Amino acid sequence: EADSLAFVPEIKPGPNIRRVGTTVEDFEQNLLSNLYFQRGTTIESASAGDAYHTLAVTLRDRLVDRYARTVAAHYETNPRFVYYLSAEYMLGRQLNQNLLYTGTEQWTREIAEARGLSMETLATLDVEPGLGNGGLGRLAACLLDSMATLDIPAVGYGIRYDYGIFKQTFQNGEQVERPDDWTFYGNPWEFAAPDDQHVVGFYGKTESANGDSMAGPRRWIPSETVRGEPSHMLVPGYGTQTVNIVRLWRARASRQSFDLARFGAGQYGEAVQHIALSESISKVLYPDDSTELGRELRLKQQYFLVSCSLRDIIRRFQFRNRDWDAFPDKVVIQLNDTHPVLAIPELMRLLVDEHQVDWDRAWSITQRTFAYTCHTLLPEALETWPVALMERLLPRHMEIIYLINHVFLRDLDMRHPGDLRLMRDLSLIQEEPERRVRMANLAVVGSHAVNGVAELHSRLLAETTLRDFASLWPEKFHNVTNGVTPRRFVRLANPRLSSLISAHLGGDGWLTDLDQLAGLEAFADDNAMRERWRDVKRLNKVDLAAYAARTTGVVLDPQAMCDVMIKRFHEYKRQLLKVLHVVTLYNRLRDDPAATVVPRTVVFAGKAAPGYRAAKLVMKLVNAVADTVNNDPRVAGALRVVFLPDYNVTRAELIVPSADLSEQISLAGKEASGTGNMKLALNGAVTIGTLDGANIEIRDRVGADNFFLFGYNAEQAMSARRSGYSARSFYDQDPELRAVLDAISGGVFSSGDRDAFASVVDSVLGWDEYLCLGDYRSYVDCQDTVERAWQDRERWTSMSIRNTARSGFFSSDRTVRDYCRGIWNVEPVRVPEE
Ligand code: Z57
Repeated sequence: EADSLAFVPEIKPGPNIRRVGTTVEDFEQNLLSNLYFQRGTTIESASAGDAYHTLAVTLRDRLVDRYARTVAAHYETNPRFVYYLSAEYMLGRQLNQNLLYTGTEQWTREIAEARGLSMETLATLDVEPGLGNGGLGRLAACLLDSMATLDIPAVGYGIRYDYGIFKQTFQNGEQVERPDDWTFYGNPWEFAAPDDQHVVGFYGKTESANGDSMAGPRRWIPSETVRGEPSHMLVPGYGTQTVNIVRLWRARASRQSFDLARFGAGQYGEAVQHIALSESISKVLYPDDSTELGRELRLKQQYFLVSCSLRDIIRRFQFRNRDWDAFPDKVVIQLNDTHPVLAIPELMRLLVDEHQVDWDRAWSITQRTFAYTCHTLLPEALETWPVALMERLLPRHMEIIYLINHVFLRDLDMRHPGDLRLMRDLSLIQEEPERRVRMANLAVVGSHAVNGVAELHSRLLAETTLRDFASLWPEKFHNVTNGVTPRRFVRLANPRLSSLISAHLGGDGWLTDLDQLAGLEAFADDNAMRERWRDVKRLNKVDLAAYAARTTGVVLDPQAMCDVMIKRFHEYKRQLLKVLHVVTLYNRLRDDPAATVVPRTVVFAGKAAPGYRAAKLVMKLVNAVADTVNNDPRVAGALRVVFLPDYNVTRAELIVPSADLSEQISLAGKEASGTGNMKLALNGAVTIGTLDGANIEIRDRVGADNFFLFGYNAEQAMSARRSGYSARSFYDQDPELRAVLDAISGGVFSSGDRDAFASVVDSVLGWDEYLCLGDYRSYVDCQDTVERAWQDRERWTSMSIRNTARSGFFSSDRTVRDYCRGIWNVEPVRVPEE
């Protein structure tokens, strides 16, 4: 089978780049023409769906114009490109973003409303591609946005899953997962390129191509192949002409896979089973965040992504360059966690076996090309794959990994003769209890740069998880603190706040230079500003309340403090600690309904991995507590709890702008960075949090007076666990805590059923890895401080304004600049307007 049709998608500079019009009349003409010729219908008979689709392709046309000029500029400059490899992208809805980025929002509103179509209707027809689980996937999307905005030549590579992250509903308070068929009605934003496929091999055997050396070249004869079919979505920059792309691969069966004979014999299932098997590779996103399942199909997904992407990168390189030694000058590949780390042995294989580059030269090229971002410290998130599986699925890669390891350990032995402990710990192969390939070790050895995602995380990586590597190669280790795009998470999510900010800063320059938010500082104690700031929050809360009433039936009070905990459900994030606090408040109100308390709405949102029993039981407890609290007249008006289902980017854009209090309460040392914490602070929520991840940097910037700190720090947490942490003693010594746990285990939230949540209570009373009870008193006392602060309305508003004013650092533009300077060494390429 031909490798590909050798179709070259690059657009060369020339007179044939079309220009889109610049007036509202041009725009309306484009819409009408697309409605007719693309959608095949007329204005008289168009449905809302027709209107949506037509608008989408018309905006896409405008971006194509910029994209063509971007490609032409890149072609002429031949710059170093960033290739971002990620198994996940959480792009969020595209329509509103592309309206903003093309400056057509107002025109569209006028044209649509003149025909009786609201922008809200159009927005709800836009489907969010949920091709990720949480922080890691959303970070990838924020970095793409910022790279385009900063004119960095970049391509994101990923997998076009047929089914994204599952849709979450609740039945009897329990999470129910439904498939996310996100392209059911088509996806107007993408360009498919079925004539530009790559063939990917699996299994089979290797043989010598020239002598017997494993250092190659050798031949890999796969026994199974699938095709990778690309499609891409445009990634426009804000306030610039640059449009980059994210290229997603979809698995397709080879052409001959349909068994016509079997079909003829009436064996319909058997007739298509080969197609189904091949195409299962990109069928569904694995819904696990920060835990590893180790399924064979997952490894196939990873290799599929890597193989297709590297072929593409090499072809793009060869389009303008010849000499392999120049490869690292034109290509930097950023590995988003260990998921795409097979790219390291794959590049070695391509160079050595297919392009006749000798081993040492290939290794130098490879190391200079790759950089690796680690997103965790949790041991259960560090990927390892059984050697036996690797040998079966990717026999040539396994040989290459052995050889990389051999050379690495030989050099290590020269630097540290006889240090067997060091060899054992740093080896790419773990020996006990079964032989496995350590993907993080492979990533560190094969890259020129390794980074953590917040100061604390990078320090702990170098002191604990990757300690020996950090002593070996201190210059490889970097920190790049995460960030979020202010375009999506302030401007699009919170238009009211954005207008207020622009009015006070004299324009919207802050959107691409977020440090300008510091200019709000001057208004932090200004009464008129505080009044308007509160108005914005209140109106945002009215919107949220309307949504909550419509979707859950729970009625929220927009005057109440909006206390939000929105993130994946995971034990280390400690949603359970938040529940303990809610039950504490509930008990206090029940004991004394006249107690003066601050009215609060507690908003939870987030998904749990379908197989994660402990996290799912906490979810059920949240729903049970919400049910009990919301139906108890004694606490009405003081406490409301709502669990908004199906948390995703769209939901985040709804919840974040209404938050007053941001819950960032992971056990210190467990959350690598967090990025929701940044979105919330930028939108004027005040954080209650531990000294974990980027919380520390948020507190350093917004100031200790504008941040509610509690709990163990990372060192204390580690030593508490070492020196025999006793959850029991907290239970025995704290009557309020005892009452909370007794209420939960006594069936207060389960109609008297004492078994329903027994295992939750047992888990915190036993050897609790996440020290929930150890942090309980400190947390609850801190929440009391929060309530006192809330009662001084003016002071609270000043704190809120200062959180926004001092969070400019957390723009992903700054993150991308840090990568550019510290790791990528890339320069922007400006795309001319004409
Ligand atoms: C994921 O979303 C993150 C880490 C992982 O190892 C995996 Br797998 C998925 C998250 C971290 O938990 C967050 O703390 C961090 O902010 C985010 O990645 C982006 O770096």
